[in-house]
Amino acid sequence: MRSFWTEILNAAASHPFPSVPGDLLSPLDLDYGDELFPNVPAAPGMPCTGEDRSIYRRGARRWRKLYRVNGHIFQAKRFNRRAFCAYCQDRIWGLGRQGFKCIQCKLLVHKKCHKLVQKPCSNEHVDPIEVKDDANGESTLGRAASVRSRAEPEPPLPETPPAPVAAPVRNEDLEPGSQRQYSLEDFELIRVIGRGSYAKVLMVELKRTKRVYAMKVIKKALVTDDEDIDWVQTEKHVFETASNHPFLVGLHSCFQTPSRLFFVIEFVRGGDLMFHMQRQRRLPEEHARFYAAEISLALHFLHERGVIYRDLKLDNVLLDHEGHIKLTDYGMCKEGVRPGDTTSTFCGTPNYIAPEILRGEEYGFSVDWWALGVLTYEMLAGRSPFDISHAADNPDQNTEDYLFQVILEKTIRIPRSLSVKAASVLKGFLNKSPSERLGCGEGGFLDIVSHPFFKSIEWEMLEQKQVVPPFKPRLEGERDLANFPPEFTDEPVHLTPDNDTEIADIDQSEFEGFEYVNPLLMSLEDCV
Ligand code: C58
Repeated sequence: MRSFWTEILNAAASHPFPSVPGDLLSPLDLDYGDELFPNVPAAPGMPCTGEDRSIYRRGARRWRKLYRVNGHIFQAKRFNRRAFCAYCQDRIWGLGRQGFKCIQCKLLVHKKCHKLVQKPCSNEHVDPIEVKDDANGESTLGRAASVRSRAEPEPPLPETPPAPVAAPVRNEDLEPGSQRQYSLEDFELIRVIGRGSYAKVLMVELKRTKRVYAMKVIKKALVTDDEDIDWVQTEKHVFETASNHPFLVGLHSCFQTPSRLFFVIEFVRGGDLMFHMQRQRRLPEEHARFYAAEISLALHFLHERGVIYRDLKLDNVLLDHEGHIKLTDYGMCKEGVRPGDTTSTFCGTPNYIAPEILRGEEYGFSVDWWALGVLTYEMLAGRSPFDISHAADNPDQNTEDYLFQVILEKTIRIPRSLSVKAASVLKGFLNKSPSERLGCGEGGFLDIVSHPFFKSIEWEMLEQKQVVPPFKPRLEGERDLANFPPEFTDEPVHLTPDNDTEIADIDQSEFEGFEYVNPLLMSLEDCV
C-alpha cells in the first residue's frame, strides 16, 4: 500500500543542509558530530567540497484539497462575481472561500450545500484524476493532478457580467497628495535574490526616490492553474496586518501586468538566517535565544490576529541592518483562524512540516511552534533535527517520504553540548503531540515567555527593539550585496516578455482590485 504522501508527493527529499557524497565517507564515519560540513570552504562564502547549493533553498508548497460528492470533485473557491448555488439557488457570497466549484463540470454550490448535491457530475471522467476518498469524504491531491482542462469552455453560469475594469490612472492626473498607482516602469530591476515554487523575488529600485525594495513576482498562470486566488488575497491581507509589526516585513505597493502580480516589499538588507548559519555553523545559545524570542513575538502577533504563518524556516527569517529579525513571505499563511479553530491543507516546506500535518490531522497555530522548534534546533546544533544527509546515496532514504517518516517517528536527539534549558525548550517545541507542545497548551504564549530558556529575555524591551542584537550584519552602503545568497548571481534579472497565448487563458477578473499603495510608506517617500 502506498502511503498518503506517496500519492501526493513526487519530488526528492528537501532539507536545507548539504548532502555528503558517499565516497567521502566510509559507512563508519557517518556520524560527523554536530558539524554541518565534512570540510572547510576555501574562503568564507565558498562552497565546501561536495556541497550542493541548490538543495538549500527548496521552496514551500501546498497540496490542495478536493471534496468528492456524487462524482463531482469540489474545490473551495472564492467568487468575486455574483454566483448562485446550484443546490439552494441562493446567492453565494461573503468573505473567504464561500463556495465550492466542481473542477470537472464547474457546478457551483455553497460549502454548506456541497454534501447535499443530488445532481451527478455531468463531466465526470473528463480529466481523469486520482482522488482518494477518506473518512470525511475529503481528499488530498498532488499538484501534478490538479491541472484543470483549459480547453474546456466555461458553462453558462448565473453570474452577473464582470464589473468594468477601471482604466489605469495616470500619475500626472492625480490630485496632489492622493495615492498614485505604481507600474513596472517605475522600477529598475537590479537582481534576483530568491525563488520559490510560486514566485521569483527581485531587488529593485524605485527610480523616483532611488530607494531599494524587494519585489515578489508571481505568474498569474501559476496562480489560476494551481489553485484559486485565495492565497494571493490572503498574502495581501497579511501584509497589511504585518505592516504594523517591527518583526514582519511590510508592503509598499501591489500592481499587475497582464501576466504577473507584483508585491513591492520593504527591503531588509542583512540577508537571511540561512545565509548567516552557513557562515556560523552554529550559534551560541545567547544568539539563538535572541532570534527565537523575536520570532516568537512575530508569530504570536500573527496568531493573535488569526493568522497561521505555516512557512517558518531559516530562509524566511531576514536580518535588518541592525540585526533584528523580520519574517518574510506570507504566501503560505492561513487567515481567519480563531482560537481553537483548525485547518487541514497539507502545506509547508518538508523539513519544517509538523507531524500533525503529515498525519493528515486538522491543525492550528501549533504548526508554527513546531517549525520554531526545528529552526531553533538548526541554530543551536548546526543541522536539522531530521538530518538525513547520511542517507543521500540510498535511493530509498533520499526521498520526501523518508524524511516525513523520520519526522513522524524518530526520537529527536539533542546534542549533549547544549544546556539543559536549551534541550528543554527544543523538546518542548518538538513534541510530536500538538496538545502537549510548548506554546499550545492552556498557558499558550505565556508558557513560552516563562520558559527557563527565555529567562534572560526582557520581552517588552525586545518588542520595542530596545535589545541590542547579538550580531550586526556587515553592510557597506545601501546596495551592498555581501549578505546575499550567491546562488542567484548569474540569473538574468529581466522578466520574460508576455506570451499572448498564455495571457489569453487568464481570467483577468480574478485579479481585479489587486492594486494597492501603502499610504504610510507613501508619505515617508514624499519626505525624501
Ligand atoms: C531571502 N531568503 S518572499 C531571499 N528570498 C526572499 N527575500 C525576501 N522576500 C521573499 N527584503 C523571499 C522569497 C519569497 C517567496 C519565494 C521564496 C523567496 C525579502 C523581503 C524583503 C529582503 C528580502 C534572502 C535574502 C535576503 C535579503 C536580501 C537578499 C536575499
